[in-house]
Amino acid sequence: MQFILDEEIVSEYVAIHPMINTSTIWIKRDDLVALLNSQGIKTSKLKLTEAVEEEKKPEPVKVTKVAKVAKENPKDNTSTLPSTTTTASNTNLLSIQYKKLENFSDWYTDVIVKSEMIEYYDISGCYILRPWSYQIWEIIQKFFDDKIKELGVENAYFPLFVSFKALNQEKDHVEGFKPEVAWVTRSGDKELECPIAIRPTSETIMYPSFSKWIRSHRDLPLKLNQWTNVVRWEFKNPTPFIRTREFLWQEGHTAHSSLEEADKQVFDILEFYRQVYEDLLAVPVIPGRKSENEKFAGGFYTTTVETMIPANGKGIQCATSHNLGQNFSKMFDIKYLNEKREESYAWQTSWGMTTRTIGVMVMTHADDNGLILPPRIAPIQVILVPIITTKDDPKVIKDKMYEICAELKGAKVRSKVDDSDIHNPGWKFAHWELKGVPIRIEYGKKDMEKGQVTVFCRDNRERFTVEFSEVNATITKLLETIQERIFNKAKSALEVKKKTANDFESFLKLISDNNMVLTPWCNVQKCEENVKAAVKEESENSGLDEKVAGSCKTLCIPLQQEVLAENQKCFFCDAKAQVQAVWGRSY
Ligand code: 86X
Repeated sequence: MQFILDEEIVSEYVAIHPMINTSTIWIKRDDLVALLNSQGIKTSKLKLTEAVEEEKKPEPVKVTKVAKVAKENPKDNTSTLPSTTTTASNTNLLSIQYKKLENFSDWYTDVIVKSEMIEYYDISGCYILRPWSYQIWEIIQKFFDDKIKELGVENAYFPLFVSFKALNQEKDHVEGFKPEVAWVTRSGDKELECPIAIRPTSETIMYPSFSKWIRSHRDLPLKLNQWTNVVRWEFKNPTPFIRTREFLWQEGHTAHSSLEEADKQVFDILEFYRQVYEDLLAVPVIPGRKSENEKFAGGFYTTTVETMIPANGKGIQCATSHNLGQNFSKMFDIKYLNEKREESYAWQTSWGMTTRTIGVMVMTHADDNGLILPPRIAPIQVILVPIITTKDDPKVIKDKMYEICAELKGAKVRSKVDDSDIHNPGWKFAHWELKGVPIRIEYGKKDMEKGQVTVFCRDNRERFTVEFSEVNATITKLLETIQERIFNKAKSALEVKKKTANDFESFLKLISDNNMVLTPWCNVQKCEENVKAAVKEESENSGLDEKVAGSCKTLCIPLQQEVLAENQKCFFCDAKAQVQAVWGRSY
C-alpha cells in the first residue's frame, strides 16, 4: 500500500474521516506522514497539476483493456464490465494513456471514457451515452430538426416492433440483412406464437401507413421524420458511436408526385447533412453519389457525405440520402390519383443520420490531451475556474466569477463556474481539458489586482489576459475564431490525405499508405469488383494486412467533379473514364 499526498495541499493540518463522513479528526500533515511511515506504509508527494502533463506512461487504466476483450468477442452477447476506478491511480484518471498516432483505437477508447462521454455496458456492442455526449446529440438534433421543419417535414413516432409478415413484405431488400435482425421470441417463460422483430430501419413499419394515407395528389408531398433508436445485430468489431448494435438516429421518409421533386428533397437533405458536419461539428466532408455497388439496393440512387479520419486513414460514411424512385411504392402499393385522375405510384426518398456523427467528430479533432470540442457543439463553451489560495477570501474571487459567468450567459455563451471545493485548480484544468471545453477563464488574486482574467484556448493551448470590460466581446468573437480554426485544421489534414492516381500501380501504393485516392473511373459495377479483388491479391502477395485489402472500395463519386481529359481512361480497366471516384479503406 502506498499513500500519495498532493503537494499543493498547503495547510498545516489535514482532515481525516472514514468513508462514511460521520466524524472527522484533524492532524498535522507532517504528523500524518510520520504515523504512516511508522506503520510501514510508504508515503510520497505528487504535484497533481504537473503530474497531469507528465509524459511518461504509467500502467494503462483497466477500462481500456477490458474494452478490448469486449471488442474482440463481438459474438458474445455479454462483455465484461470494466471498472474505471479500481485500478486507476489519480494520474491516469486525468490523462490519456495512448498517443493518437501510435495506437489509435486504444487512444479513442481512452478519450471517450475519460471525457465521460461513454460508459461501457455488459452487452457487447451497446454503450451508455452519458450526459456529455448526449448533450452533443441534442444540439445536433435541434440544428437538423429546425432545418427539416423549414422544408415542411413533420416528426412522428412509429412502433419499435415489426411483425414477421410486415418485415417480409419486401423480401428482396431484407434478404441480405437477415442475420442482423434481432427478434423477441418470448414473454416471461412463454414462447410467442409469432416472434416480432426489433426495427433495424422502418420502411416496413411506415410504408403500410403511407399506403393508407396517400390517396390523391393533394396528400402529397408527405414528409415524415422520426428520431429513434434502431437495432442491427452486427458481428463486425463494435466501436462506440461508429458501429454499435443499438444506435440513435433520425430517419426521414418522404413521398412525392414527381421524380424531380424527390430529387430536390434528396439533395436539400444532403446539404443539411453537410452543414451538420462542416458548420456544426467542424468536420470537412465530401458530398457525392454512391457507386452501383455501394448504393442502397432498394433505391434508384444513393447520395452520401463521406470523410476520412487522417489519423488512421479510414474512410467513413457520415450520413446518407436516397432517391427510392417508385421501387417501394410499387411494393407497398403507395398510389395516388394525379390531376388527370390517373393512378400513379408515388416517388419516394429516405435519409438517415446517426450518433456516428459524435464519433467522427471525436476522431477528427481530439488529441493526446483528450477531446477538442468545436464551440458550436460544446455543451459548455467556457469553463470559469477560480484560483483560490489559503491567503485569499474565496467569496470575493468566486463572486466575480459568478458575475462574469452571468454576463456570458446573457450573451448566449454556454458557461459554467467550477466552484467545487473538493478539487484544486490543477485538477480542474486537466478535467475540463480532457472534456474538450473550448475556452477556460482563470481568475485569481493577481488577475483581481490587475482587473483582468486569464484566458486559455483548448485547441492551440494559447494563454493570454483580457480586461474585465472586454470579456464578453472577446469571448464571443474567440468562439467563432476557434470554430473556424478547428475546421481549417481538419480541412488541411484531409486535403493532405487526398491523392490522385491515374494507373493501378500508383493507386495501390497510395491506398496501402492509408490515403484516399481520386481516380478517373469507368463507373462500371464489375470494374469495382475487379479492383477490390486485385487490391486483395496484390496485398496478400506483398504480405500486407488482409484487412486493408478486404475493405478497399469507392467511398463516393463526388458531386464536385474535376473536368476529365478528353481521352482519359479508367485507371483500372482502360475503358473510357466516365467520372472521378474517391476510393479508400473504410469503416
Ligand atoms: C438500409 C436504408 C435507409 C432509412 C437509410 O439508409 C436511411 C434511413 N433507411 C437502410 N438498411 C436496411 O434496409 C436494413 C434492413 C434490415 Cl432488415 C437490416 F437488418 C439492416 C438494414 N440496414 C440498412
